[in-house]
Amino acid sequence: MTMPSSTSVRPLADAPGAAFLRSPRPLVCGILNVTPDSFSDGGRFNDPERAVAHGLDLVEQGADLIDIGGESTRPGAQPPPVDEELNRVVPVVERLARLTEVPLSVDTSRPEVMREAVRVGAGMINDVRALRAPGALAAAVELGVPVCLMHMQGEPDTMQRSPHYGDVVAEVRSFLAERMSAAEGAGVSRALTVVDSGFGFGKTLAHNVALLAELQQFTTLGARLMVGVSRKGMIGAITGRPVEQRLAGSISAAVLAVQHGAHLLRVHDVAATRDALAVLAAVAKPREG
Ligand code: 7PJ
Repeated sequence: MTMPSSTSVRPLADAPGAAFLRSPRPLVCGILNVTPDSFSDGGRFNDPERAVAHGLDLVEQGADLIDIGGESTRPGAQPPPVDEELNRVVPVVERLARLTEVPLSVDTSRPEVMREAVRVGAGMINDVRALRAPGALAAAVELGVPVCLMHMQGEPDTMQRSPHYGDVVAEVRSFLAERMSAAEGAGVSRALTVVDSGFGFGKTLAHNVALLAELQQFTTLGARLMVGVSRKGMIGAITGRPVEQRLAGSISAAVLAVQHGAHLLRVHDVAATRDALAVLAAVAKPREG
C-alpha cells in the first residue's frame, strides 16, 4: 500500500472550523430569512425575536446548520442598503449563537456583513454571488470559515428576464470551477469550499431541470455540493402548486439531489427533509466521505 505523498489532496473539510462539513451523511441547512420581502416567508421572521424563535425551531427540527439571510434575492429584488442588511442579520446571528451550538451560516455577498456576522458567531459564509463583490474574496480569506460559492446568471433584479445558456450544465460547472480557483488562489482552503449550482438564479425551468438531472457532474469539482430547491418556482412549475403547497415536491427534489450526490440541502422544512433522508439512508449503501 502506498502512503499518500505530501502533495496529495487533503481530505475535504480537513480544516479547523469545518468539522460539520465532514459529516458522512447529507446535512440539512435550515433557512432563516430575516427580510421583509422573501418569496416564501417574507416578513414573517422580520422582527429579531421571531427570527430567533424560528431559528430555535429549526434546531428542534434537526437542522445541522442554519443559514441566515438579510438580502432577499427573489427575482426582481434590489439589495438593501448595507446598514439595513447589518441591522437585520447581526442581532439574529448574535442571539442564536448564544442559544445553540448548531453552526450558523450568513447568506450575504457583502464583506461588511460577512465580517460582522462571523465576529458575533457565524461559522460559514453563503454567497449567492460567489465572492465576486468587491472585497468579498479578501474577507473570506481573512475570516477562514467555510464558504458556499453559488452560481447566478445576472443579478436578482433582472436575472429571470431572459436566462440563456448554450450548455447550462457545462457553463455552470465551469463558472464554479473558476470561482473555486479564484478562492483557492486568494487563500481560501479548498477544504472550506462548498459549491451550489444556484437553482432559480437566472435559469428557466428547463435549465433547472437539466441541472438537477446532471447534478453528479458537480460532485467532481472537489468541493462539497449544496442544493437549494425548497419551495422554489421550479417546484411550483412542475407541480402546479402555490408556494405554501410545495412540501411534497420539495422533498422529492431533495431526495433526488442526495441520490445524485448533494452533501448539503438548504431547506425550509427541516423535520420533513430529515425524515425523507432517514428513509433514504435506511436503504442506501453508506456513501464514501
Ligand atoms: C439559495 C441560496 C440557494 C444557496 C437562496 C430561497 C432563495 N443560497 N439563497 N443556494 N437560495 N447557496 O431561499 O429559495 O439555492 S434565496
